Amino acid sequence: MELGIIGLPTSGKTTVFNALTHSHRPTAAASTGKIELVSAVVDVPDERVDRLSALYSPRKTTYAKVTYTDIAGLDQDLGKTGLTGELRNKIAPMDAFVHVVRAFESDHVPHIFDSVDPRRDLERMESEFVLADMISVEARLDRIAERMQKGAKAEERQALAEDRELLGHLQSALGDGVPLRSLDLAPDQRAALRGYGLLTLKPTLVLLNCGDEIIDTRDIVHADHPLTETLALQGQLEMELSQLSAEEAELFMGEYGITELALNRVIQASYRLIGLQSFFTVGEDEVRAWNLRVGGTAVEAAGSIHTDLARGFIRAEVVSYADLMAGGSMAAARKAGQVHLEGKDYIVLDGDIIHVRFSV
Ligand SMILES: Nc1nc2c(ncn2[C@@H]2O[C@H](COP(=O)(O)OP(=O)(O)OP(=O)(O)O)[C@@H](O)[C@H]2O)c(=O)[nH]1
Ligand SMILES: [Mg+2]
Repeated sequence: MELGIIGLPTSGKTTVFNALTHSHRPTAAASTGKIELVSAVVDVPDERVDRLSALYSPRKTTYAKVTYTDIAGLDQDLGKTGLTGELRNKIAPMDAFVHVVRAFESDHVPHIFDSVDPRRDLERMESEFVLADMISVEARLDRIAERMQKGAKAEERQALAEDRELLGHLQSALGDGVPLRSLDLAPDQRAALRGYGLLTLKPTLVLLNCGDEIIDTRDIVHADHPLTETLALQGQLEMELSQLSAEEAELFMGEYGITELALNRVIQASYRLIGLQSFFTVGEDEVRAWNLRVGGTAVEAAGSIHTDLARGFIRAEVVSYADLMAGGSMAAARKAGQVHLEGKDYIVLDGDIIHVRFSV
């Protein structure tokens, strides 16, 4: 699962990337303008994993993971032709975006529009993506018209006509400047659109990169909908803290009265936004969190552990995290009848602890 970090030049994308991934990429007061994508994998912080690990003292503890990609050079051709083909193709496969918007003042860092105005910047970048999607949708509609003219067979015509209707609906929304993720689309419509790599359809976490003071996100983003979330953080500060040792960071935070970093919330929010939840496997060898889409089944969960487990799936033993912790041990949960045997189609819930019985 991959989240692309987007935003205008010098909004603080690399600063945020460094903070999230404990990286040391150079940041600069002026953009090079070059297209460049750099990725890093991050553990999703989860207290439940910490507690399970304390309970089992396993040899290894593994957190769920997400990948962040710092995307530089998005400003190329800003407002001219939409995103260039090369860049669009690179970002189209991302699962979601983290959109960094500058809200910090700094005399050292010039703004491309000469003033700090988060709402303007947010809309500017968004309209760039709306334009890119408009171009994709129109190209697709042209191809459909061409196929129809060339005399597609009845069955194909039916499918093409359905596509055309859906795309027409998207086209008019885009024409009104509406990002596609805020439309009410049915699951099968979303599935039909999956291959098109439409940018404004992707879940987006808007991150206001604040200076000395955290600003109220509600002043900037009004229309919150399920696939858009907004958080504020002090990017520079979080980056500097992420580069200290845990003890040093704690000391520093105490000194400045910082009680909680935004980083963990940012990672957790982006994880949720992609539609992911975690299930766990436990034992003396390893306590581990795994990604699973919300609504995923027991056999899908088995498959994310190993294809053999899905192929030879017999049953899954399932206990919720809350029940396990309440009883204090697997034996206690078993005794209390809280460990269920479930079949392939069981819908896994966030926090389920799963043991797959299988034979191959
Ligand atoms: N004062 C202040 N400066 C910041 C903050 N975040 C980033 N900066 C500075 O802003 C400049 C740009 O930051 P980057 O993280 O390089 O921005 P970017 O979005 O990656 O820029 P490009 O990759 O060039 O598009 C750097 O000089 C940072 O030190 C912040 O929260 N406060
Ligand atoms: Mg950068």
